[in-house]
Amino acid sequence: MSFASFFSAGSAFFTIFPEKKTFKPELIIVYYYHDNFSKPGISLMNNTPKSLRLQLALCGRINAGKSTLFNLITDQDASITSPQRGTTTDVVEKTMELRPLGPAVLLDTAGFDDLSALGSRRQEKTLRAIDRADAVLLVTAPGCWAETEEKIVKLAKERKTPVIPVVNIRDAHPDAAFLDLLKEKTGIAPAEVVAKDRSCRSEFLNTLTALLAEILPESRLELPFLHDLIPANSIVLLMTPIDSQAPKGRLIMPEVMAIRDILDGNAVAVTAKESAFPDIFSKLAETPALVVCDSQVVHKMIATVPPSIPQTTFSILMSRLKGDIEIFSAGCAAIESLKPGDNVLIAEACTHHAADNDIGKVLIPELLQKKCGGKLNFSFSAGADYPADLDRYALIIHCGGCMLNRKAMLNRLNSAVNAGVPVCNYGMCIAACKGVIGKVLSPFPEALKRYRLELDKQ
Ligand SMILES: Nc1nc2c(ncn2[C@@H]2O[C@H](COP(=O)(O)OP(=O)(O)OP(=O)(O)O)[C@@H](O)[C@H]2O)c(=O)[nH]1
Ligand code: SF4
Ligand SMILES: [Mg+2]
Repeated sequence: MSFASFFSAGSAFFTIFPEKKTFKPELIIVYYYHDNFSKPGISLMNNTPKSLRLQLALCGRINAGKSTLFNLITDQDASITSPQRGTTTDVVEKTMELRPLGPAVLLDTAGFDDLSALGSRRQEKTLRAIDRADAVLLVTAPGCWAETEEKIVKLAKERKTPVIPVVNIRDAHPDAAFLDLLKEKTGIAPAEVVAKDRSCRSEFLNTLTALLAEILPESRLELPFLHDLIPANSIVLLMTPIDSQAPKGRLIMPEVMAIRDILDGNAVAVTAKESAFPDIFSKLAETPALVVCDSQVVHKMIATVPPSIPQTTFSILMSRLKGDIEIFSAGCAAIESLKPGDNVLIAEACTHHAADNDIGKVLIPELLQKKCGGKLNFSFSAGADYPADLDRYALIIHCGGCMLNRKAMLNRLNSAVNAGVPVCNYGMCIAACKGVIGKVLSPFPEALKRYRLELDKQ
């Protein structure tokens, strides 16, 4: 039997070869990948371990409103608040999805000016929170800047941790000189809020995430490629067409990234060519936790894999890693309302020599015109040449952006959102045109919900 696929596996290697099965490879190459970076919780679906989450510590003097702000950000009453001084006595943690940056942990801390008998022990706990934090949110109120705030800035600076000043109780109207002082002390323009007023949440989160995207190093903005979607010791089946567009002698970057990330999740990657895929799928001893394919063969994956198994495409995984999967999903719904004559921008983040059946220049225009039943006006942009006049387009279809960093892609998405133009990506566009978008968004329930919501609005 020809063995047209290869397996990469860590400790879970033997789960795909139970004794009762007769499927025997002709050659086994085992390479042992030792992951000594412990990731508690990795085995739970959609449960990003804390070590991989963005960590934000809320610090400040007693009664500054740290816990009230913590509850506003998390949209829960997770931390006790009261006018009594020293209400919070230990670090309170809460995990959340901080869109569009990804999974985060919020850390509420005790007032740093606590002079009670236990004050120094509480300060020690706050210090440990600052040690862990990617950024400190220094909560203060109009006119409140003294030794405590200076101390927190100094501690954060010693750790090279950025400090975002947050002026709470904005309704007390902080004067411009105070806001300037905070910017001078921290290097960052303060965010203002009335933490007690939950209607401020959305505006505050937009300001906060934009600031974080600006100041955090790229490495902290990156999400896992896929290993947060799969349990440890599970099997992930990958379908990678080896056709005329495949690079000679190697795999394309998203395929390599997927295999590496599956190993990081202590799971098993089984990679099959398109022609061998149905055969390999039927011979797997265990149901795969996830199936991923190239967008261009998505219909073959859907035809083989039952809908109960989560399945998606490399391109959709890339859109999540590099951009905001929910913005792309919402934009994807606009494909259903495209009319002949509409302006559509196809944006690619690099310049490359287009093949005869190039996905951006040929395949996607053909699919979209077939779907809307007439000619569309296409514009094309490549590399850094991303147009400023986005509002003249009915839809933007962006490539996977593998050459962009996440910040750059988020900026492109923000400018589309600000211009009121839906933006979708290649993988989702192909899936939508082939009528399988619901299936390939199945591993991302929030994105699927967003897609359906936008469809309902039409
Ligand atoms: N008017 C007004 N009151 C606020 C605001 N934010 C917080 N407060 C009130 O200020 C008091 C202290 O708020 P907390 O959130 O408990 O303050 P804290 O910084 O966590 O205090 P400690 O845990 O004791 O250090 C509470 O009575 C809150 O209701 C605000 O934006 N406006
Ligand atoms: S996905 Fe975009 S950036 Fe990556 S190779 Fe294709 S066109 Fe270039
Ligand atoms: Mg508190």
